[in-house]
Amino acid sequence: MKKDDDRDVGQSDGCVVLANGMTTRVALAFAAAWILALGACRAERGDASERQLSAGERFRDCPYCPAMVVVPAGSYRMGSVAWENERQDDEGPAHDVTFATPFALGVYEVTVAEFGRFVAETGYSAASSCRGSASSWRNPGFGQSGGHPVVCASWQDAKNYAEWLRSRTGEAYRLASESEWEYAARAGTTTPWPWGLGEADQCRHANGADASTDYSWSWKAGCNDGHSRTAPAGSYAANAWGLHDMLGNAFEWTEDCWNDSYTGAPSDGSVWEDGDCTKRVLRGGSWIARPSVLRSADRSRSAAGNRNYSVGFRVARRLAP
Ligand SMILES: [Ca+2]
Ligand SMILES: [Ca+2]
Repeated sequence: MKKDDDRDVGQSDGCVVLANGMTTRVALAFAAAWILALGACRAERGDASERQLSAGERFRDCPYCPAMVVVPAGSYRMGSVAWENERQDDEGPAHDVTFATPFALGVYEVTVAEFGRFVAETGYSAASSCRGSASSWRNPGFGQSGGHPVVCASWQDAKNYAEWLRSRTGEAYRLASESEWEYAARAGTTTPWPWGLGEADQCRHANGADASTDYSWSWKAGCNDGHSRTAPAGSYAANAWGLHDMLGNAFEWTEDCWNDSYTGAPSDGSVWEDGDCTKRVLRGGSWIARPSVLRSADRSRSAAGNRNYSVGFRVARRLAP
């Protein structure tokens, strides 16, 4: 683990990676060396250092790993109250969730460059179709640089990326539970939007539909954020816990199965594994979303195999106790 203030991208951290296409004997030799090297890396990083991390501190587990931030232990009220404007029935009943220990969450949505590294190393195919067309994460139908959030990634693509990070670092990368996601998005706020004032302030805090959006619909914020599609990760202000783009830019897959209400939902921050598991929960709205969909409590869902040009993800991981 490296504190994220040494941004030495490109410098090897000694965690070697197996190349594709090598012979079995060579692969086995490399695998043995890799396991030894990984052990050394983990020992060098030292899980003890995780106990010294404070809430809000950033780190990276490897040069090409996403920047992570420590989310504090604590409690919050998940969901929305009955009088919240434009709330949906699936946002209730509001209920308390408690996180006994801190966890880490990606500072940004996973970027095109980060996802591209995974694809290049593994040969993973994530390009069959997006919204039923020939577009893909490489070309979702609008311009994206390496620093933009990857979109056209399915829930399974996101899971496979997290699993690859886990294999490369030995750390417990995964997707966030839905309750972790809302806790981190609210960052201690109880207002409909983390920035409090809603539509009038949206353009400083989140990339949603706004005056720059060239779709003809009328459900836009009145301000102009200059991004009619995705924006490079981190273009908008961070929330109080140092997280960027939780609301807006790309929708984010969470681990949870879909349920139409919170009746029976876990109260300890764990993944809700019951319900309609052919669909997974999406949170945060996107560049195409109207202000009401950018509320902290708003919920969406999609079939786990779907790819859409408004949908990406970020990763979470457990911290050593
Ligand atoms: Ca926008
Ligand atoms: Ca987002």
